[in-house]
Amino acid sequence: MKLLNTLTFLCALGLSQSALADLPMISDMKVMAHPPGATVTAGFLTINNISSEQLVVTGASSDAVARIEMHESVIKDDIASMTKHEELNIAAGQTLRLTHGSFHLMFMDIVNPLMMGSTLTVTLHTNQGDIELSMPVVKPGMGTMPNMKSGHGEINIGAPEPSNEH
Ligand SMILES: [Cu+2]
Repeated sequence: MKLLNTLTFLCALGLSQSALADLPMISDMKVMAHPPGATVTAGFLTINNISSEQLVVTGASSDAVARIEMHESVIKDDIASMTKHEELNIAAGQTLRLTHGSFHLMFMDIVNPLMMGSTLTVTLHTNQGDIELSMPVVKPGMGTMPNMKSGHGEINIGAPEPSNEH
């Protein structure tokens, strides 16, 4: 009987909490410091959907960066490229790791350099509400961005070559 009471209690608790929507737990946040002159860099974090409902991350924004996209690094036929996602879906109770060589936030059109050791305030937009993040800007470690040259280069993202054709 005691177990049953406990279960009943937990169920009741679960029901009452669903109205408040448990915001996802965010950890392992970091933004890669970028070389001088570069206007793009990547950011990583782990999103744990502790709610009982599907979490949909619909984007991110920051006052310090013109544009933040959600990318996924993919390697097909030995060629690294990035796919842009409009949404990241995380099932109830699941965790999505945004990490090197996989999903990441792409900070684009950086106006003021993101200084190593500083903190970038980013707002993560989700179907469960906005989440304010304080992401530390860190030095990219050796070999931590294997796809940087081919996947994150400005070649893909920067302005196209000047052309006379219109
Ligand atoms: Cu990217």
